[in-house]
Amino acid sequence: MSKILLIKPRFFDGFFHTAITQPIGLMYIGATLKKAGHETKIHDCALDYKDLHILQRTLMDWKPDFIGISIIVTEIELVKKIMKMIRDILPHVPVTFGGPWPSANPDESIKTFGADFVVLGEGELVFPQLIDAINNGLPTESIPGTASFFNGHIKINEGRYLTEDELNTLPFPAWELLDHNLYANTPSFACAGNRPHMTVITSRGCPFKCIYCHQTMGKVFRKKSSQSVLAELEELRFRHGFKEFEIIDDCFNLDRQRMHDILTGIRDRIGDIKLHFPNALRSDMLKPEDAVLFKQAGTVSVVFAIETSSPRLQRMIKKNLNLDKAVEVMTAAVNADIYCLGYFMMGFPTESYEEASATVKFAARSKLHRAFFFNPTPLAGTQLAAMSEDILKERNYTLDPRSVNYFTTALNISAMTDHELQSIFRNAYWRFYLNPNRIIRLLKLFIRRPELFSIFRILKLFTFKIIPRRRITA
Ligand code: B12
Ligand code: SF4
Repeated sequence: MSKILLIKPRFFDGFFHTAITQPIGLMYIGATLKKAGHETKIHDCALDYKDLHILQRTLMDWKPDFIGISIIVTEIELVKKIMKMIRDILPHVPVTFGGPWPSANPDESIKTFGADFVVLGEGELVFPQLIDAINNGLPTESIPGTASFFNGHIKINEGRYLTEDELNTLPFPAWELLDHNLYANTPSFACAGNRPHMTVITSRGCPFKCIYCHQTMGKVFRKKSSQSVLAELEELRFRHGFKEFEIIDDCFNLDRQRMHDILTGIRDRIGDIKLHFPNALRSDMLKPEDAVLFKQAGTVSVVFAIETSSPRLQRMIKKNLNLDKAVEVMTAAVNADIYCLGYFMMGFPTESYEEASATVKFAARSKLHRAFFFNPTPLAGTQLAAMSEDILKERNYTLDPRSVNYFTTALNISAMTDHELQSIFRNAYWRFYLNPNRIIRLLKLFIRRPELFSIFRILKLFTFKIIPRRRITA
């Protein structure tokens, strides 16, 4: 048996921060490590990112035999600090990087950041296998889904994705490895809701090909059966007392029959729970009548990712959303009394001011309660990055991971001038919220369902969105 410390290296600087969700990936890995007989701890740096004192104590007192770090692009700066601390305190403990960023950048993880191993893609089965091999002195360089330094170069073995059978037979996430009360005070992914809540993922992979997306879970959609999802929700509801859930699948509604079975199962077998879908439902694959079933299953809020109202850009970004259907479904969801947020993106390569304005107009005219407008970021490894290469060079842009967040317009890769791009973002929220129909609807909703409007969310909207905090960096 080994002692394994799993680290989530993110920062949290108060209520105005973006969401802090429970690290469900690490809870899944914790479960398979536990099943393999290891003792595991999860440390979420959101709790002590300023001086990492809790992490430092854990490293010194608990002395793990292995360390795993889960990383997305914005977290990489903090990883440097964490790696220094680990190497100072436990210089010989093998450190494995996993998650979207290392999966897309295995070379850099090892060369620049000093990881001993990288696990590419899903880690539930690979990480225990890697630890087993190290503990037994077996070769590690050919384990599928890993990268490591071998014979003077970095050897990268293809990511290893779980089959649907494997997904269905995974143990439930090791919920007990986190103190969920701590997440009661952090902003959540969903745009509404009460705490404490639990994050749930019911499928992996997404078959769509949006050019700005990091498809770390692969292109093959794999789903947990409706029975398995319902069993997990029952366990969380009746054994652990959770009543509120954020379902973070990339495309929960890809399989309509399964979606229907899960929602009716919740309605008939579990009842009395609240659901949020903050990571977007594919709106043109829903039917207006589905809204009622979502509502009956306890759905409080949903996100619809529309991105752009331009059919030309829909094709270019390979989202290919049927906008008429999307409008129909969003309207039905609002009419079913579900709190609806829309995601929009403006500033794609070749996008004109007129096209971006049309997207703002589309959002403002919709029945959505809320909207977020984002500027696309050409993250390494995406098709968008390849497409923007020339513009990035020409404009001498370098992507600072710290500038990649929801609230800044860090780069301009569009056909708009910087001034046009900034002004379109500055005006988008005013145009959206100063629509008299929306104001009246939101006021009525506020009186009827005040629980949807957290004071922090309203303050956040004003500080970050209505009063824009935008910059173009070159
Ligand atoms: C929840 C979520 C968030 C949350 C929480 C983010 C956080 N800091 O933890 C919020 C809403 C805040 C968020 C924000 C952003 N996000 Co986000 N988000 C997600 C989402 C929807 C789910 C993540 C998740 O829990 N997945 C489920 C679990 C099971 O998967 P997992 O965590 O990846 O873990 C598995 C593997 O990666 C691997 N693994 C992971 N860690 C480790 C560690 C070890 C040691 C091992 C062995 C294996 C391993 O094994 C796990 C089990 O299979 C993903 C999309 C997705 N489908 O994953 C995007 C995603 C992670 N987000 C992404 C991005 C770009 C962002 C933003 C930068 C967007 C923006 N422009 O603002 C911001 C950053 C904000 C910030 N300040 O950090 C990208 C990351 C790309 C990259 N290269 O890093 C993703 C992949 C979306 C995408 N498809 O492009 N996000
Ligand atoms: S639908 Fe979402 S997860 Fe799928 S490719 Fe597009 S952005 Fe990525």
